[in-house]
Formats: sequence, C-alpha cells, structure tokens
Amino acid sequence: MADKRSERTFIMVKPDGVQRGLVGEIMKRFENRGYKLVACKMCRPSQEHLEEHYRDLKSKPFFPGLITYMTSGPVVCMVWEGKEVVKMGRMMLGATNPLESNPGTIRGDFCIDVGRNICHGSDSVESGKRESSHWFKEGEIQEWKPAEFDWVY
Ligand code: RTP
Repeated sequence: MADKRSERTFIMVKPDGVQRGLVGEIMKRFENRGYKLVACKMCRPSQEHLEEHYRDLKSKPFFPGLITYMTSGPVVCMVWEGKEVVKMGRMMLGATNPLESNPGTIRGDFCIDVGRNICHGSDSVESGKRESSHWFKEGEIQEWKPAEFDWVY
C-alpha cells in the first residue's frame, strides 16, 4: 500500500486569488498545517492546457465561462506532500460553492462566488498524480527532506 505520508496533491491559486494577493495566505496555511512544498511556479496557462485539466467538466454549462475565467491572468501552481494531503487539502480549501464552504476554510474565508473561488485542489490521489504531471515537467518537482536543524539555534 502507498505510504500516506508521501501523498501529493496539486494546488493552484486561480487568477482571482493571485489578483487579490492571496498566494502567501494560501501557502502559509499549507506550511502551517505541516505539509511540504515540493513544486511551485507562476504561469499563464493556454486554453488548451486548461481544457485538458478540466476535461471531465467539458459538458457542463459553466465550462466556457470557467475557461475564460481561468485564462484571465496568471495562476500559481504548487505540489504539496504529506500525510493524507489530498483529503486534507480539499478540506482546507472548503466546498466548491462558497455558500457551502465553512468559515475557517480558504473559500469560506475569502470568497462569495462559485465562479471566482480562488483555488483548486486535486480531488483524489490519482488526480493529484495526473494534475502534477500535467502542470509540472519532470525535474520541476523536488525531492527533499528537512535538514537536521543543527544550524538553527
Ligand atoms: P476545482 O476543480 O477548481 O478545485 O473545483 P472543484 O473540484 O471544487 O469543483 P468542480 O466541480 O470540479 O468545478 C470546477 C470549477 O468550476 C467552477 N464552477 N462553476 N455552477 C457554476 O457556475 C460552477 N460550478 C463549478 C468553479 O470554479 C469550480 O471550482
């Protein structure tokens, strides 16, 4: 069985989250919770790249609007690693619809519109793997272990 401590999830700060200056806030929450950042970059994804990312939603009526929103500015992409990070990440993001996202979650604290809901998080371990390799090239995801801290006093 896969080691849950090395589970990985793909988290993205969407264009509205970047424009509202919430990148640091979102990263802080994952770091504070105890997760390890293994990849991070800002990019301006193409329509084709996003259509592939959201391929399961292609038939939804909101799909064209979703793609327009997601291509409206740069996004910040991250891969976070740690124990059950997929499930916990979704919990930290909050429900898709802000009307249902609890206060204390990212969406519950910072947004009011499902079409401007700040962040994305993988919904399964499999999606985490697929999305991480869709957004990051090999070599952009770092394997690292915390140091022994003999240089911190
Ligand atoms: P995400 O993939 O972005 O993390 O969102 P999710 O799993 O929580 O929700 P999903 O159903 O996959 O929807 C993807 C994104 O589409 C937008 N959306 N708009 N009724 C609507 O107008 C509507 N429903 C969904 C949201 O931005 C949602 O995050």
